[in-house]
Amino acid sequence: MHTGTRYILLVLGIVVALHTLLSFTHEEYGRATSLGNLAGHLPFGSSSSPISIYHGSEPPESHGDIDYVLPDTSTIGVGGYDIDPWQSAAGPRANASFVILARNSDLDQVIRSVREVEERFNRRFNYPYVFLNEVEFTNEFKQRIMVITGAKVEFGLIPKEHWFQPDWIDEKKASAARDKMVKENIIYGGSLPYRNMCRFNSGFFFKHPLLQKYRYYWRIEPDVHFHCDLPYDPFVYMQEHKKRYAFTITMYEFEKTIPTLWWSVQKFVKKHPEYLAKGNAMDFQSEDGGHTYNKCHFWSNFEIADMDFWRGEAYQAFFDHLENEGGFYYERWGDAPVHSIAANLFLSKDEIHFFDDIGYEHNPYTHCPRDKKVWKERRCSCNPSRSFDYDGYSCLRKWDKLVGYEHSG
Ligand SMILES: Nc1nc2c(ncn2[C@@H]2O[C@H](COP(=O)(O)OP(=O)(O)OP(=O)(O)O)[C@@H](O)[C@H]2O)c(=O)[nH]1
Ligand SMILES: *[C@@H]1O[C@H](CO)[C@@H](O)[C@H](O)[C@H]1NC(C)=O
Ligand SMILES: [Mg+2]
Repeated sequence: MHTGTRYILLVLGIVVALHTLLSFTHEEYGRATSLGNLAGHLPFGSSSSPISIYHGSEPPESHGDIDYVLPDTSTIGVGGYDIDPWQSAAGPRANASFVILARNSDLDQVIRSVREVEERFNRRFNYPYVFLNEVEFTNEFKQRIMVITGAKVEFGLIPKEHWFQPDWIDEKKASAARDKMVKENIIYGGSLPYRNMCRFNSGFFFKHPLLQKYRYYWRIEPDVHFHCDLPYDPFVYMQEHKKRYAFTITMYEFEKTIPTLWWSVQKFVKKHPEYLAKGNAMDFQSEDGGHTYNKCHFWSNFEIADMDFWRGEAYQAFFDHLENEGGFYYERWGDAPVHSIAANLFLSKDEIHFFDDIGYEHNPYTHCPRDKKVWKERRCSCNPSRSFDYDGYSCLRKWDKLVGYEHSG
């Protein structure tokens, strides 16, 4: 006999024996599981059963005062998730991908982020993912990512010259700067890999061969949260509304990581005034027309943007200029202020979008949609009263002022 069949017969035998034994020794058990009652548990089964159970579209019989609330059959859950009440995402598609830079050791946290992206958005839209790393991803990493999404996934190795500190950087000067920042307790102040990461995100990710075929990207980090359903396609939104950079959280940068950044920016703008966009967002980042930097920037761990902007002439010249200044290593320039300053100078403010309806969290800050109706309809899991939007450290008020949004309360 086949081992599988033998096993099934054995299990069946044990079940029958146990049932017989229990029917004899426990009267209650015998009554509840008699054949007639079992039939009552089957769909369309006998309704004479003393145990009533709700099977289908017919409401259960009224039992005196008890007011039965019928489940809405369009949203009965499977495995904790709603059966999709929306139509399938059959509209126009954008030329877009998710981009995730990660270490092999980030795997568990990356999985948590991707699960939420899938649950809230991508299980319907099926946009591809590109994972990037300066070392090869392990087979475990690849397998465990591919098992949690049905979308196309690609894993890329970052070219050395896009990642490591260039030879012309004066390492003595750079290490002295790192030591000084450690003494000053600046977060990641002593870290060289962190600097490589910031420089890569500023000037190189969009040059990776795997990303050449895409225009828009959505950046995802390990261990972030997406708090609301996203029933429409944000890439198509960007395209149709001519948006090129989008954010959810904005805040002040830590001065000590960028002491000479603004000075470098000013030098560039003087040399290349032709790159300044009409109707730009300079007033969001400067209170005095560009004389000083107020340190407001978009938090780049969330970004939906147009890589052709980074690939374009203005940003390329800007990045080359900053690279030559050496501040990615002699200071600790972040990709967030670098991207933000460029967007605010070389784009018109209408090309920058605040995705108020995307509930997003990267420790320790959360953006929760301002509109209670959106919060409810999109089943947001964030606490609106803990949204970072109007925290003292947030720059959203300045953004509101720039675009003429009236915030109530
Ligand atoms: N491959 C690779 N990815 C890195 C490295 N350092 C950081 N990253 C990735 O770069 C992104 C930003 O790094 P984080 O450590 O999240 O930096 P952060 O968001 O400023 O700070 P926290 O999230 O608060 O730690 C994440 O996607 C990381 O996985 C690295 O050395 N190698
Ligand atoms: C997608 O965008 C990239 C970058 O702009 C471009 O090179 C590529 O041809 C585009 N693909 C399609 C199908 O439009
Ligand atoms: Mg992070």
